[in-house]
Amino acid sequence: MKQWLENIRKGYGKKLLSIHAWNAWIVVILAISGLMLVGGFWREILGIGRVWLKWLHIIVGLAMLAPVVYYLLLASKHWKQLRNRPWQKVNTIIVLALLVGWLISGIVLWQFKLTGPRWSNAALLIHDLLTWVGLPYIIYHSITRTKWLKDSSRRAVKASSSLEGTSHTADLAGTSDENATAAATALSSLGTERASGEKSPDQPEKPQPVYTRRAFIRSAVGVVLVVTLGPTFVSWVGRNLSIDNSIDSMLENDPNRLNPLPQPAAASSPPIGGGAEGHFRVYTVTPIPSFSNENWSFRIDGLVERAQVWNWEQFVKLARTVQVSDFHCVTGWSVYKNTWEGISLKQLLTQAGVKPEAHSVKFYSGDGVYTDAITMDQAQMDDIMVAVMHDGKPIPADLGGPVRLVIPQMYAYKSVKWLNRIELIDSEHIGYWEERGYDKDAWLTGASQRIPNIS
Ligand code: HEM
Ligand SMILES: Nc1nc2c(c(=O)[nH]1)N[C@H]1C(S)=C(S)[C@@H](COP(=O)(O)O)O[C@H]1N2
Ligand SMILES: [Mo]
Repeated sequence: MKQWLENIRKGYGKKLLSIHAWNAWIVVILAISGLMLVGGFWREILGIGRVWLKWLHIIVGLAMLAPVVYYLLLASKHWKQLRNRPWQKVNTIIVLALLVGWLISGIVLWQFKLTGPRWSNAALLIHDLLTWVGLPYIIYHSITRTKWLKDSSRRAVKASSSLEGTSHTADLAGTSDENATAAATALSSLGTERASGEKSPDQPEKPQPVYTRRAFIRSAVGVVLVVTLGPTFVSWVGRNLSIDNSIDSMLENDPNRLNPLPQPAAASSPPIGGGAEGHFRVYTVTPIPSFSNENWSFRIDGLVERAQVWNWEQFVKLARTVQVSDFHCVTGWSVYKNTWEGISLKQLLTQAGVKPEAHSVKFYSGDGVYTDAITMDQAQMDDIMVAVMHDGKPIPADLGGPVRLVIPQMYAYKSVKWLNRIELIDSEHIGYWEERGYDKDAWLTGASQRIPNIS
């Protein structure tokens, strides 16, 4: 064991630097793929690519375990090297905490089915917080430490010296203890904040203007980061503290024009659930469609005795019920205690008269692209709803209005937005996201009944 550790620690300066480089690339890939995973924008463009991107993110994420563990094996030695550099110690701890935090929350997000929505919610909050705070921190450090900054400042001082510019690489190739120390110095100057005046013993005094220029670039980098990432961060904080009223503002700008507006039942207004807790992320794989009385209709057809088409005026007159339920997305967010008002699916099916050959209920979105399906048996659940209102108000177009499906016991990719057609079919149907790799079994961990998918 001791021998093994010693072997690992041999040539430690060089190893530290290579861990640093590997880890930097891993973080770059994770940051880019992670930021593409948040964006609703990329959902529309990527399609199946989003599922691959998620796998890339998870695999590279898990690979990050290697440099972290490797570093920890070398840490005690590095720590001694940092004896007199408190800021570098602080920086090392911050970066390690970020990496470990991303790893743990990422693994919980990856295993959302095992952990269930409560854990996913917490993990997503942490994962996002680390991203919004940690990423700017890391970007700031890497930009203000890039080689071109160092090289150009060196050039300004000592253009003729050929030795000087290569000192880093030369040191790092060495394996002797002396070289390791030099490498550690180089490493720490790579990864940490350090007064510009402080330098390795082999570097000559630098003239004043160079410092000013470097300080300027650093502040500029800081300002650019604040300006570009600041607004997103602020709105993220706002959402999580629920100090935004985004559904109200969605309704104010709602492109749907459907008259008359549905009138809420007593149980919806005020909502018996007390008002939804949490924040919907607007997900769509198409541009958001909008409807008016002229182009909206709702139909039920296929293997039914009485196929039917409603226009809006007829549809708002159908008897509605009210339910309170939670809404969970596989990417980790939930909205609790939604008071939905709408038409029970079971009721609609009974009215239409299901033919015995019917095997599945297929749902179509008015976006023309998104579909999903459940089996006839699953469709007997009482809480599946063709929803028309949320918390006593019409559903805004962003959230699938005028009419969306709600299947509370399954993950929300089953809850088709802009629902306008229900077809009964004699076989199974693979939905939009299932076709692109999502699990055909969408049951929530805590679902009260888990009626199997295929008979
Ligand atoms: C530099 C480190 C990392 C960064 C910057 C990062 C960033 C992100 C971001 C921005 C998201 C989107 C979250 C959202 O929708 O709000 C995300 C999602 C996710 N990350 Fe990471 N991440 C990192 C490391 C990891 C690691 C180590 C894992 C571990 C396996 C991981 C696993 C996941 C998973 C499973 C998701 C959910 C994907 C989905 O269902 O959409 N991440 N990450
Ligand atoms: N038509 C349509 N319905 C959809 C989706 C979609 O992209 N298009 N996304 C699904 C997914 S993955 C989720 S989590 C929920 C999101 O609902 P929201 O956008 O109202 O928050 O809608 C589901 N229904
Ligand atoms: Mo979702």
